[in-house]
Amino acid sequence: MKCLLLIDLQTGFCPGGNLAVPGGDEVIPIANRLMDEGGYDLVVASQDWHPVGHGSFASSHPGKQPFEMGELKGQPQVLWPDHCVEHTDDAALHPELDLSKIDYIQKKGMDRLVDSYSAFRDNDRSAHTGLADYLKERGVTELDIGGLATDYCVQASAIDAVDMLPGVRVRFVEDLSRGIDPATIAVAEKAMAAAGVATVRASQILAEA
Ligand code: VGL
Ligand code: ZN
Repeated sequence: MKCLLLIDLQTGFCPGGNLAVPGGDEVIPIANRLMDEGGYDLVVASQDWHPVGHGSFASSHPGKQPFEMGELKGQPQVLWPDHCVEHTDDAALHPELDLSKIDYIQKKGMDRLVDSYSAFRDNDRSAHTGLADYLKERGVTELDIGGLATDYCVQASAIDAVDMLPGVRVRFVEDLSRGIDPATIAVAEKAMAAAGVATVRASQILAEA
């Protein structure tokens, strides 16, 4: 049972969005191609979905600027520009993404007091989104993950997938992903490999399908 997990392919993370990832929009056609021809049985998309005044926003921390470090629940936290506020265009899945091929959408980041990079659980690992149970119930054995941003939500989701879905083969789809900063992208790629996440390219997936 093969599943494709598309991380945060939202307007807000593409050029013109509030937390634009360089080249973020370039992955949309790759996502559409993989949904169509990648041989998947199931496609899931995650959606960053924050309330106004979310604790990860620099604007919620007096005197702080976006991209500075701050604290949330006593833990170090990168403070972001306001982004992906629920029900706004910035939070919408990218308009060119073929929604008809998506079986399930997992929203995350709704708790004002904790951030949730991973599609599986909050950064403090307390609350689970339910996605791990959803994938287990459907008997997923192979999970390919890509999207935005490599160094934050893709990395966290891939590492949590290995941890929370024992026995499932987890792969990071390199060219389906873009990151915020080259330095943290390199660290993320090493951390995913160390956790047991394989790296694959879309062309290889299409050739296998
Ligand atoms: C993300 C920062 C803040 C992501 C979400 O999707 O990678 N990054 N919220
Ligand atoms: Zn966010």
